[in-house]
Amino acid sequence: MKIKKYEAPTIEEALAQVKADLGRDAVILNTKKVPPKGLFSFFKKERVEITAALGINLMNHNDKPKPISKSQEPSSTPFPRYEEKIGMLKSEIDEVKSLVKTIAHQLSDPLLQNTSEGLTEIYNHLLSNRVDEVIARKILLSAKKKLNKEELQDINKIRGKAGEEITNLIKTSGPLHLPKGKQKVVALVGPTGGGKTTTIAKLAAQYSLFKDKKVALITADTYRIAAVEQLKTYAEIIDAPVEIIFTDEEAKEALDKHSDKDLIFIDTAGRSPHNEDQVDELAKLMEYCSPNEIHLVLSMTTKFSDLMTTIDRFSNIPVNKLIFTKLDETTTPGTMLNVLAKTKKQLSYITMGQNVPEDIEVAESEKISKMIVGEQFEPTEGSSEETSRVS
Ligand SMILES: Nc1nc2c(ncn2[C@@H]2O[C@H](COP(=O)(O)OP(=O)(O)O)[C@@H](O)[C@H]2O)c(=O)[nH]1
Ligand SMILES: [Mg+2]
Repeated sequence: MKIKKYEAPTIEEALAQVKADLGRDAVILNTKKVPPKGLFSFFKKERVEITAALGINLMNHNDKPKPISKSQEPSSTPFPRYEEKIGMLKSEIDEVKSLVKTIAHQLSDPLLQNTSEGLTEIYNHLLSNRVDEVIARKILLSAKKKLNKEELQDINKIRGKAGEEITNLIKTSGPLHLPKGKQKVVALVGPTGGGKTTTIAKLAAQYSLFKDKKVALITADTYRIAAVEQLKTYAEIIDAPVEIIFTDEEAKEALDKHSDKDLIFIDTAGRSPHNEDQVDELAKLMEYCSPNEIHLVLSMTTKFSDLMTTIDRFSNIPVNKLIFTKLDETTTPGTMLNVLAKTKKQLSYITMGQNVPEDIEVAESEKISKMIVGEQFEPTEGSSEETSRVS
């Protein structure tokens, strides 16, 4: 029996040595990597050591260790540990490859280059509030450009600057403008349950009770008895007339009847954005009444993708402004920014509860920005903290 060790830079070379020395009947007892030794070992490569034997039967059963044969070289049964190691090495290489890819991507990404922890934190905060990734990057890249190195280490400075960027992206229209002696007809459209009727009740109450305007209500939502009753109840409280209309002609008549009013609100039936006929019918009614303003009412509890479908479906109605409702119930305020950025429409009002008439405010960019960027946002330049209720 002969046992010997063979060392070489690669397993193939070590095996070649075994074969040359012990022949094809040699049995591999062990293979291992040998770390470089001696001076300058840091620069040397690992070597492979094979321990091989000739004339040995290690098994106590019938399975004799198989001699080295051509078909088994270098990776079949006598070398299971070698195969295993190769597999491990392969997956390690794959990991390193993907790491290198990520690092390369980060190095070429202007947002992440020399980035500060604060910048990353605000970025993640925006994403968790469902701000669209592209919009979030745009905001932070712009904020980054305007901050110096020192400021980039201060999370509040970053938050403040990002808040300003968001404020600039949010376009608002201010409240309903009622020029003296001129009537204004305002229609609210949108999907069912979005808050149209409640919002009309809030606005009608605010304008009639606190701004002393003569208000009338028209409802085209005759599909549900409850909807008519709902508006009638609100109208009784503020002592405003309600007209229920079934046809486009009746709408015209109702408008004529109340030509003496300062403000007329048209409440419409909740249209399913998935039903094109319903939306077309609504478009016809709007054309017929030609209101001065059409506000699309969108609940902020709705997913962004569903809101975009709605906006798309309502695109043949000449919507001037948006109203966002149910801000009290949303956990994703970033949706507001996404919708405004995509539609490029102005936001008129926001509502934040079911109470009539108080849970409504004229939309303010800064306030919405603050909801999106986080509580501690303190704008750096001339801004007011005042909330502007409708009254
Ligand atoms: N939490 C919350 N609920 C609201 C808000 N606005 C409306 N709602 C509720 O949403 C539901 C549907 O409102 P409604 O005005 O009937 O919607 P419409 O079908 O669009 O006319 C009602 O229960 C309202 O009380 C809001 O700002 N916050
Ligand atoms: Mg309604």
